[in-house]
Amino acid sequence: MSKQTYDGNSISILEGLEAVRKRPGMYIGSVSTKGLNHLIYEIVDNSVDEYLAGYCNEISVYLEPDGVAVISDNGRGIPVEINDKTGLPAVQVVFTVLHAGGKFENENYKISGGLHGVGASVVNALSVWLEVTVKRNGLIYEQRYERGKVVSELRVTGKCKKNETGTTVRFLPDDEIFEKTYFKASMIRNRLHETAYLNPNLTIHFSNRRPGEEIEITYHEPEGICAYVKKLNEERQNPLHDPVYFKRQVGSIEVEVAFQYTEDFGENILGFCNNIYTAEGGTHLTGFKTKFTTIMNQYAREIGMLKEKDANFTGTDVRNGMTAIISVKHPDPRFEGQTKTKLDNPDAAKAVAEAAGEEIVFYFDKNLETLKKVLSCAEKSAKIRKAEEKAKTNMLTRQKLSIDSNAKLANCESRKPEECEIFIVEGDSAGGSAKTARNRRTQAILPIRGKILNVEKATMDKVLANAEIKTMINAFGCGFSEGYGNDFDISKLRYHKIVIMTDADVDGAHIATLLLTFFYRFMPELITHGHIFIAMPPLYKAIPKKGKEMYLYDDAALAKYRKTHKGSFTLQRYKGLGEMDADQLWETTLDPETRVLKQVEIEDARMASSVTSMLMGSDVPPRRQFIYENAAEATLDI
Ligand code: 0RA
Repeated sequence: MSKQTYDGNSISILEGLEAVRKRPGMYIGSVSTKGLNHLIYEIVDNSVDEYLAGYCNEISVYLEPDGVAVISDNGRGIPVEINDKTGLPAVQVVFTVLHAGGKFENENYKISGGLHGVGASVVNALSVWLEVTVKRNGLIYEQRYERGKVVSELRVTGKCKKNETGTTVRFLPDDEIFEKTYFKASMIRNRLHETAYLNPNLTIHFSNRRPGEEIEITYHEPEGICAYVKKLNEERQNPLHDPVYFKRQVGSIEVEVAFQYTEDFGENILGFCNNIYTAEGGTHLTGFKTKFTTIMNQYAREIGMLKEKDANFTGTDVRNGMTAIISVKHPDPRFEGQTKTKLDNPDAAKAVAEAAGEEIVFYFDKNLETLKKVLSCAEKSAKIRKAEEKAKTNMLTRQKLSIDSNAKLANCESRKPEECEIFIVEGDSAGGSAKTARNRRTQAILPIRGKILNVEKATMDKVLANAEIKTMINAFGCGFSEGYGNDFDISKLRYHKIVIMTDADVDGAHIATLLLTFFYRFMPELITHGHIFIAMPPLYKAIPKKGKEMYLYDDAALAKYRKTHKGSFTLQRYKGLGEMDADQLWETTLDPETRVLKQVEIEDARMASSVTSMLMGSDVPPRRQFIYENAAEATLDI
């Protein structure tokens, strides 16, 4: 054992990492697959910092067959020299001392840490073992830790060329901490690709070496966020111009923006701070939007599109058709909001507004054709808006009249939103059984027929005219947010659980997706505040000769049952919700004691847009696969 263990410093070090093991959720968000993947992002982010400092251009991430993750870079190598304060090699400090908020070394403007930028020591604390290899000074150094504790002093294990430098971290996540220790490759790949878009001179190699999943892939996006915008627009109709791009330093804040209009209706604007996707937006986006609205209205008047008597275009008008990435680098980011993904620094709004104000004018003054195309998108939006403002007033009065005479909704008795649940059920027959089976006091049933409108493609008037959508807006009670009026008010939500209940087949998958798209586009807070769930009815029921009957929710559960259950049993297969009688429906999908619900969560922009784009196409994967790809971890909702 190392002699440092006995001094006061080391004792507090151990206590620090113990705290991480006791309450891992505090440091990495959760112990689900999302938290597990986060371990990799933490280590990758350190390497990206080395890239941002100008010393690294390649990062590799490997998933090994034995569950180990390997992350290596060609940076300067984490310093191995003795750190004055602790008397320990700096690399050991990096892996064994908990750095508050990950702001270690802030003095030399280290851009690090966003949502959980907690650093390498947290990864170390949550691993069965971790090994770090540093190439530096022509030597190869190695150290190993187990569950955060030093098991061998840092030692030189070999030689390398003087100019060969870098850091490699290998670790095995701890199955005592995580629910599952199987990294989710698709999520990691999305994140790495996004990192490549945001860091154009960086090359990221990914290699999945796990049996059955083998793949090697390199992410390198020299066109950066311009390429990202183009990629996002591949799913949209006809881009109207080449992306507009600028990058500018304003004080200590770097602002980088790319946008491109298409003929599609609506907007898609993604914000990032220090490479972290800000799902809830924030000051960088408001700074951009405010400035952009002002500029475009000035132009519209200059070219005579808006006359003196005309009202200004709204922000929504001028962003109609826009796909944009707003990326800022901030030395001291603050995040707020439900999921701590909303940038809160007022100076970010100022910096983006200042940069956008000058750069956008500079661009449009020289590109009048593009300016005109963009303004005609605004004009189109304004026209529809005016027509729809009328239609909406009419609709809302009609809806107010029909609110209680809506035959399809079987409402619950309680008026306490915290305990109320609404089940959106595919098909009248399942809807009928659900109405019989439910707990009438707290559970409302809304049967929907066929497919609701594809809101991604439809215009607002069609969306609002759709019967199922009207009924939902009505039932939830909190309005809707995109487009005209920003009426959404989550405090008025009547049901704190909104449960999508569709069949486990292709049609069911499609309907679930359309519903999610609708929520994502028009009521995104329902998702970010955790109100949307997907019911997971079982696929099978095993009825053994002796012992208890058991519902099995997927084929993996069936395989496990076959392995562990001794003796014969009959297997009942459920095809659809409509085939279950009321009792079965209660037991399997409605009863809070026994049902399985998945909470829907928008992992990041890519996930969200793949929910909508992948499933909108003709190639609709089975619902279960979709749920596993896009919903959060399964939670027994008890
Ligand atoms: C601080 C100083 C120096 C390198 C690093 C940090 C560093 C950290 C990580 C984490 C992953 N990969 C990394 N690569 C480098 C270098 C100081 C010097 O050489 O003078």
